[in-house]
Amino acid sequence: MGFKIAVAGATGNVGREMLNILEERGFPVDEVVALASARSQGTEVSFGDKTLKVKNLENYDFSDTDICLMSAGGAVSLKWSPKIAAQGCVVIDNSSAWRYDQDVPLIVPEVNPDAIAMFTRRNIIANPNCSTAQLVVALKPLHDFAKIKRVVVSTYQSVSGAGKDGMDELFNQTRAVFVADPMESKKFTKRIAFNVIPHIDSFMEDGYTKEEWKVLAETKKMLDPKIKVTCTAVRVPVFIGHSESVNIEFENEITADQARDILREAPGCLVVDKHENGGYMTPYECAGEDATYISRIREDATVENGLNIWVVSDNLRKGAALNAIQIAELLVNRGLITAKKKAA
Ligand code: 11C
Repeated sequence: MGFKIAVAGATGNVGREMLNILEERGFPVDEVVALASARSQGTEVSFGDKTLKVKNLENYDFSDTDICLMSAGGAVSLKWSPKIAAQGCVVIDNSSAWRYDQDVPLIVPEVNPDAIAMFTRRNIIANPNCSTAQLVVALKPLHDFAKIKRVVVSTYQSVSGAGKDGMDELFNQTRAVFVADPMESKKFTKRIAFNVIPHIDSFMEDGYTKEEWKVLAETKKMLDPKIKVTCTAVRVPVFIGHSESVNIEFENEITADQARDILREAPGCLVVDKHENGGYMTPYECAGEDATYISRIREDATVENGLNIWVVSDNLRKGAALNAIQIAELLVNRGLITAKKKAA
């Protein structure tokens, strides 16, 4: 017997990927509904070989829906998630609206699956920011082995993190360079084509951006509040796939060889680390893949127990849609949810 799943924000980058991944992984569904704002009502989206007509989230009755995969942005989630949850439908939310709420578990199944048990407090489960998801998948097994003290992360984030408008802006600006058209920047604060921008999300009082703060707050919530984290988040002209240069300082000794062996065995991780031309992953190659790829594993001789690693993953998949569906699978596999509708 399967579940009734709603995908809210079904016309966006992540919503479409959620529909793909539900199908790809054979999630036990009896029915899938695609939801979005009134503006998108009637739009068609694909689910396997079916076409779904998008319905209006605002007047949808969730009383027979088991799980709502929500990727409709923070403001929509703040308004609608509690109402959906109150109808007995578990919300798995991809925005930052609920991540820092003490009564909402923030989950990466490879990292802190047991924290999911408290979802009943609000019937809402939060999905992390894309740059945090891939980071903690790589850090967790290393932390278990040698206890991480401090992490310095520099991100190289693709434009799909900013949605379809971000992808269109990179495409249009790149074309404008070649055909000598005037260049427009609407989504990003500076030109992104053939450029990099050290600014993602809004600025905070201390000079860091909200994106940088998210990496810190979410890593602490999911992995260990004692770990010190600092981050510089940068937008790069790549369509899909976030990359991260990560410097890690440990309490205990760990060699690059040990780290390589640990990461090879770790859930969700794939090590691609040959010391030769091309013996590492790039975002272009990780698009459409599920793994978090780890390359360039080296000892950092400037501290007592230090490593440098390069972490790459598809931000729309492990960073968003895939992780949300893995959370739904965790609910099902642990028997934490039962289908409301009984099979006929
Ligand atoms: C980006 N990481 O690349 C952002 C997108 O908090 O879920 C995801 C923002 C979030 O722009």
